[in-house]
Amino acid sequence: MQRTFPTTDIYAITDNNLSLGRSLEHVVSALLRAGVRIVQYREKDKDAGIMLEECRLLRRLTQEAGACFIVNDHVDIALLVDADGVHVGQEDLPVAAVRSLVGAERIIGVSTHGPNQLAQAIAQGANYVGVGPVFATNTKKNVCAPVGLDYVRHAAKHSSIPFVAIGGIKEHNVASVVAAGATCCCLVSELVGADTIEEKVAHVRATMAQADK
Ligand code: 3NM
Repeated sequence: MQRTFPTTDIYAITDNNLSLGRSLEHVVSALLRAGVRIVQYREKDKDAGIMLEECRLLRRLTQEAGACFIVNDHVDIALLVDADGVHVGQEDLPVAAVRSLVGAERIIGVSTHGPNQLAQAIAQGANYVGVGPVFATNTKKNVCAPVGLDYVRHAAKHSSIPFVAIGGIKEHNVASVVAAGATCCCLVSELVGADTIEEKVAHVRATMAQADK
């Protein structure tokens, strides 16, 4: 079955450390209830067995909601739980190698931090790219300095595949990211760390819809 990257405005990523002590099930259920259509599992400091169980849970929740489910880094876990795709960074396996493992029908996303990496990801057959970090972020360790809205503008003009703007995006600055040409934005700490996740998603979505395009 061919999996497709959904046409949607908000891309959510999990982060247990920023979730105010709430369970993964609580956070992801709230995101899905709020209408988020793509969820990535990204937990850096957990045992593989725990990650597998958590991904099984998220696969079930996303399937019930009709949402797309992506696993960060771990191709093996993505396959074991029948995720829709996998997301890799610049230091992970190259896209061609990931493709040979996951097959033609699954989604591969790649983090990119500049125009050269964008062109390379597209040439290698990525299905979507992350574009960032747009603003400063503490959520991803060892990420490069912010690339700013210029790189978002570049991606909006030149990317032949869907792109997701990411990094330091909040309700208060998301309009500028949309104005730079992003149609899909990823907010990590802003969503999983919100007091009321559903309300935060609704506010971000409304802000994006009203932004100058
Ligand atoms: N990837 P927040 S920035 C997971 O630039 C991730 O590739 C990035 O978290 C990239 O919304 C990032 O809390 C973290 O700033 C974004």
